[in-house]
Amino acid sequence: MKNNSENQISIIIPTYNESTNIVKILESIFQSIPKNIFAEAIIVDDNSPDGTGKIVEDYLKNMKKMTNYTIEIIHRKAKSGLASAILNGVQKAKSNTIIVMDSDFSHPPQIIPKMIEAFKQYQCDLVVASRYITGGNIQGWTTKRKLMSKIATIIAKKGLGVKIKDPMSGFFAFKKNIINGLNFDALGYKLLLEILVKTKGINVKEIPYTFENRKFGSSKLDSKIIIDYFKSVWKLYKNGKIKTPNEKRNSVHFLSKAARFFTVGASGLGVNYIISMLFTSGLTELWYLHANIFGIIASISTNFILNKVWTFEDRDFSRRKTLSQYGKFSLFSSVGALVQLGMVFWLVDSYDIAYPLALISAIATAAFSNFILNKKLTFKEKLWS
Ligand SMILES: Nc1nc2c(ncn2[C@@H]2O[C@H](COP(=O)(O)OP(=O)(O)O)[C@@H](O)[C@H]2O)c(=O)[nH]1
Ligand SMILES: [Mg+2]
Repeated sequence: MKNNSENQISIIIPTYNESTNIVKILESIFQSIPKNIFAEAIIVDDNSPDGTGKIVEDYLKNMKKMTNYTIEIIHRKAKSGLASAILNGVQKAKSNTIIVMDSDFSHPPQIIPKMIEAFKQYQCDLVVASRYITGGNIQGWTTKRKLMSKIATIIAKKGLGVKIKDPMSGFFAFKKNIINGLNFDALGYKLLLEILVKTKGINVKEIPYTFENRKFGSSKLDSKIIIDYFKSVWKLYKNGKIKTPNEKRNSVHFLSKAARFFTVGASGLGVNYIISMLFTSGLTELWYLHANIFGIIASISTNFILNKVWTFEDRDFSRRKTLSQYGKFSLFSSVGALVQLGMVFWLVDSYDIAYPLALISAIATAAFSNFILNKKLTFKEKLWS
């Protein structure tokens, strides 16, 4: 058989505790591969406690040699995530056409010939088996799981500007050369999303398929993977489609400064508490309201210094400038406190809103307006920077 690059594929199959599925899926894949195609299946197993790795080894020993189909297994020491397992498989792959699929029959092997066909027909670099285009579907998922997938998809599309309908698909195929030279974070599950964001000018084609929930074994999707998803979206957002590598988006600057400002604010509460307590107890035994005044002054001062140096990265400590900044900062803090008081009163008294909710809304409003005022007027920064 002619083994030119057109008719060679490498199928990457990550496994973790798939003892009930792995042999069946290998045989099903084998039956689905067109006879003119040479395929290598690469299983990437993370030392599955249920013995998936050993089952594959035994299967390989007894398997009769086939001319157009080989199987290999990579044993990794411990569970290290789906995306990184796929990348390990890709590193080992001998073909330029890579197909990535799960081992639990959620991704029907019958779609593989359609993927191979799509490469030829549409001259594309990436083929995504899609649940969310016409003809695609999901079977067997709970409403909650469907909703989670939809939300994750919307975040990817709106937040990262990804154009395709199913960027969260785990079933896809690509030409290996499109990821040459790219560095992957490979956090969690979603390698496809990272490929979509990090590659430039590639030709993508979606083809429909029906995702079927697994019949055997259990899903490895857990809260850590959901958190990893948010982390990876944030990383991709920060470093994704920007003009030069060192340039960050304004929104990233703005949000990270707001986060620092609020962190400093929270630390101020601690300072306020400690100083107020110190002055009423052992140290001076002041009247508690007087002690609280010291607490307030101390926390405004530490907040000011931390925000100047850390939040707004202003290292100019010339006396005039610092004093004038300190004056404005204290003024805004006091106004903020009044705004907060007024708002709590207004929400509780006029709208009958529960006190805790009113308090949280008032603190958030005061903190945010304080941030804006100080950014613009005290530290003289552009608002959106
Ligand atoms: N090697 C490896 N495979 C994994 C890991 N996590 C999940 N998988 C495999 O990735 C595929 C998808 O995982 P699954 O639990 O079915 O997730 P779900 O389909 O989103 O519920 C399955 O073939 C799993 O065995 C991992 O950490 N390492
Ligand atoms: Mg699954």
